[in-house]
Amino acid sequence: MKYNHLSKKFLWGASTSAFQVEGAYREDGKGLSIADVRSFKKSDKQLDTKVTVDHYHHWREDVQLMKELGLKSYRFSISWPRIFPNGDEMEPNQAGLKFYHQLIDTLLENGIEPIVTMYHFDQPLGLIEKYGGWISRKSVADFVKYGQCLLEEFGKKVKYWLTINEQAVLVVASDMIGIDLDQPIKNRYQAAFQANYHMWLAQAEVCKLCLNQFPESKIGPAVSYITTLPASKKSYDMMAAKELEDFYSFAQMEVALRGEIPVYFQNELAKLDIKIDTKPDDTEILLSGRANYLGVNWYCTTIVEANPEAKEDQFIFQRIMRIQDKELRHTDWGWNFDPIGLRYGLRQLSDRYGSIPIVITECGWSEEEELIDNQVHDKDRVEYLDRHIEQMALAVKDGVNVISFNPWSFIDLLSVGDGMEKRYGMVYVDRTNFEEKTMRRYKKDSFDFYQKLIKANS
Ligand code: BGP
Repeated sequence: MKYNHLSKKFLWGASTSAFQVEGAYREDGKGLSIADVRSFKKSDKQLDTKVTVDHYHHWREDVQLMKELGLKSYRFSISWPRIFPNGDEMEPNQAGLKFYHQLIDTLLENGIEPIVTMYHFDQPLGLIEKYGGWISRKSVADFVKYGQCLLEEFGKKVKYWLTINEQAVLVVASDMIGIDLDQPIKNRYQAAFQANYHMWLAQAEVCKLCLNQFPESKIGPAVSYITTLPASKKSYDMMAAKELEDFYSFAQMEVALRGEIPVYFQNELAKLDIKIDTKPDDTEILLSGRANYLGVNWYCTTIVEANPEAKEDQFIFQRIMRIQDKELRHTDWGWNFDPIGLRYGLRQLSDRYGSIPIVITECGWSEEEELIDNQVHDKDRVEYLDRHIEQMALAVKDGVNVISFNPWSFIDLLSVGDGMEKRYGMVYVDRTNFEEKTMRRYKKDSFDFYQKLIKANS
């Protein structure tokens, strides 16, 4: 056994999210989400959310494949607008709850631990139309109502909760929360960082609710962690890398785990003259609603250097420049292959947060792929998984408390940026961007690789 130092209870899993796999976008009372609308805008170029890989109708078959793969955990998200179609209803949509009860029960029956994201990029459109979505403080109460509903329904069955997926991405790609990208940067960021602040409050409130009712459960964010390396050993490049990583990734973790907004983060907002509306009790809300574990979405490293033209009073994104490492392999979309970066990143997390349990909630390799003779030989994905799992296991040996690894993705799905052309799955789905084809599922080589690895290590 290669990884015999990992706990026998280590959760070997895989990951997806609702709008990327479910389809059935208006079925059984589901409302529209901002992710739906955003995808419809790109419908002429790529797949949208209407059908995707139709997991909503294929879920039993998909869980059987998970079982065959040997998964110990499955990280997926609940579609917010399936539960509250418009976001502001007082009562949840029973059909939506029923779907997830069935899914969760079936996972548990098959020995698969559900790791459930409450909100993965799909806020109900109704809330955005009603009051601007996360820009408004009203969204906090609507998320808390939704979170409380999920806890009441599923709290006895689900031990691992993720509150918000990749909040930093939502701020930068702010059209994902309904904030128009085509406006002066200051206006856009004023709205996006106010929204970010509300998400922090909402997350804290839900963590508190969860741990009061289910003290044994784990709850925290799924943070986008891009380990950021300096282009040279010069102090200015090292500072540039540190500042970007702190601002983009660590600030999110600091607020979730320590309940405090870092001063460096506030300084950056001041550079854009952003003013955040707060209330006196907010400090206490953040402090009393801290996460007790961390979900980490990790794909690759990035390399930056200081922009020699930039001035200290400019915003962080203007003070750094990204560099492509020519020695590293990249996906066609520029995401590098840097497994040691994962070990390094995990070590940084334990330096900061000690033995906090960490779940790798995403980690994966994308390819344009074709089914030939009912097979997909995804050699690069196999190598990616092999090498990243090796480095993750070394990090555990170093003392980092990683308790679960969930590659992105279990099955081919709608890529946020690139539709169906960019595949991540260990299971191939016979469909393309514009043709539904048979929707049949096929095991790729990575499926066989991961199946053997799980079998040998659990
Ligand atoms: C993360 C998201 C996922 C997923 C992944 C890959 O940011 O949490 O939802 O999509 O990135 O990104 P993309 O689909 O754009 O390739």
